[in-house]
Amino acid sequence: MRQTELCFYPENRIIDFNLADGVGLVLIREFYSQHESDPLFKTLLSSLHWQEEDIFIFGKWVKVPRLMCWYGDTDAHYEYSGVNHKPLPWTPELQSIREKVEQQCQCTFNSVLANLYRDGKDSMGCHADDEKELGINPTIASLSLGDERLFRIHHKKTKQTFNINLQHGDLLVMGGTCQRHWLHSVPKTKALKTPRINLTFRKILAG
Ligand SMILES: O=C(O)CCC(=O)C(=O)O
Ligand SMILES: [Mn+2]
Repeated sequence: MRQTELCFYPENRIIDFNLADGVGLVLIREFYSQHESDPLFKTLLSSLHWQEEDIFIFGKWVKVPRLMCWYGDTDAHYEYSGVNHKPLPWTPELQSIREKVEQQCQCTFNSVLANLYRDGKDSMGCHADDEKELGINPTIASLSLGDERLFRIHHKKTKQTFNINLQHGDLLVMGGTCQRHWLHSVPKTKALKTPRINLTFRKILAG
């Protein structure tokens, strides 16, 4: 039976979801304060090299419903939308966010996938970040800036579902066996939405 729960813990800044099999899903509300998030959002929106990607599915090319770009150390190549992407060099803002995120997570990241959801029609389909270049049990740190969006995770076997409301400045850290047992998505919404940027910091292992 499908079970949906809405996670809403307004009084806690750091929320450890203690999920079945998915040890290590932690949300840090206001990892960046609103005061810090506003200029960061503006700068990233105007300075990152946002690209529209095409993906071949069910026998035809379709547009990925969001803009994307990939930054990182020179050897951190990553395949998404069926294409091998060479990283763009770190910008000063991405480098500074990376350092703060690394300090929080107590691990290192060599790359970041940036997603821009232009409005409620932009979305991210259900997936796990379980590519072999991320290794076993990767830690992925995901920073949200801009309009809030619903982030849904569901267990691959039990189908248990959680909806997490990701807000301006929040950091969601997916670690442990999260990618092995849980899928996640950012569904489309009919609600009026302004742009949202999401940065997912990753460590690509040498291939
Ligand atoms: O936008 C988000 O919050 C999720 C992004 C994501 O899952 C990804 O880039 O793999
Ligand atoms: Mn993902």
